[in-house]
Amino acid sequence: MIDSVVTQASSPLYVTQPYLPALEEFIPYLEEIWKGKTLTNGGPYHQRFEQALSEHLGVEHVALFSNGTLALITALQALRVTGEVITTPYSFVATAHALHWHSNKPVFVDIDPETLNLDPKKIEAAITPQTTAILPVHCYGNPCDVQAIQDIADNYNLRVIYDACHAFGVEDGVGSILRYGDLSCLSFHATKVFNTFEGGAIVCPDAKTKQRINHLKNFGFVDEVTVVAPGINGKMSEINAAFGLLQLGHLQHVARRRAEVDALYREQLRDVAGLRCLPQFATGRANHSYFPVLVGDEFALTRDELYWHLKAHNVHARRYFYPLITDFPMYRGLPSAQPANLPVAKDVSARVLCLPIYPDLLRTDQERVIDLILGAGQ
Ligand code: T4K
Repeated sequence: MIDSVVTQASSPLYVTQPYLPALEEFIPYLEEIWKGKTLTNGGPYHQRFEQALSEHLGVEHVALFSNGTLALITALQALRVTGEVITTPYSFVATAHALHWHSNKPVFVDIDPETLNLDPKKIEAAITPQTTAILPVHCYGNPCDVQAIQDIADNYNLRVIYDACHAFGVEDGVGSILRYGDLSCLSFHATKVFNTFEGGAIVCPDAKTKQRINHLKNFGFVDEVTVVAPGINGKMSEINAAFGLLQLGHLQHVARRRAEVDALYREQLRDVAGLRCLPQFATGRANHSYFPVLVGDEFALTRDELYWHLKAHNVHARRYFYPLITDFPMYRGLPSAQPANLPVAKDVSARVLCLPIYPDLLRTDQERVIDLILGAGQ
């Protein structure tokens, strides 16, 4: 009864909310598109955004996509990945679905209890003669142990494709985290740190690979009469590219606000018994894309009780990533999907809760979330 009264009194807070610049700022971009009548297929905004994005990220080559999932599938196709691919069960389901759509068999390996990324110490035991690649995820934007993964890949002659859908703008001490591996895939979905409504990209190391990716995302066409590969339609439209170009100009504000929200949660939740915030692992720049907390046994509520408690007060935190990918019917029969193979991922998946974090989150609203947690923890 009390809960429903509170629900009516307070506006809903979601785990995220897309950042949108003022609408007036987008109008000139739309006018330009209306004038030129090029709506897609590598038009002027596509070219400008691609160039500006690679400069912003500090990488050589970027190929834009209509979403992160098609970027992942195309990356697998670009590198002609066959057979088994080692990956993490602790991710959004698109990571494994990309393998499924490319007819690769996912082989799930457990995660590291600190970073929640693929545990390099457990990869070698999962390699078979059919293994051709590793598909790790920089989960929540926290960098994987890229060096250890590359060493294993070099030893066993494996490709590495990073699912970097959470890792826009993340840097180590030297530069972009996206420069590691053979390819890295980004998502610019509405829920991401950087959004183009829907969108994605592949970061690639050389012009030749980018050209192959460009062919693949446009049905394999090289010219009007030549098709060199069984490509797909993965192109980003002009409207999304124009919006991306506009969004790039707002990133400083977005990054600052996210860092502030992150810092307030850390400060206020630091001493709550049974609640663990993940440390920040980016040695250069973090992107504060998510704010996961792990609910331990000492906390007064279980993770699910806390989730429902917040929901009853109109705070819609999310259990990213629960269930594990390996709990879904299309994967759970695989030998590598058995819970005994994935004890850390199982445990974390049962404890994690991602709290609201986004640039327009008002301090009073964030304090509401914090008060609810502090109240529940007593
Ligand atoms: N790899 C990884 C590691 C990923 O996390 C993802 C996507 C991918 C690959 C695939 O990339 P894409 O093909 O999507 O580019 C969301 C997103 O749909 C998904 O993109 C994202 N990961 C995943 C982690 O989260 P849902 O089902 O949780 O989204 P939804 O619709 O429940 O949105 C969450 C909250 O965000 C809503 O409660 C309200 C708010 N919201 C959402 C949308 C869509 C808005 O305020 N406005 C909006 O337009 O999957």
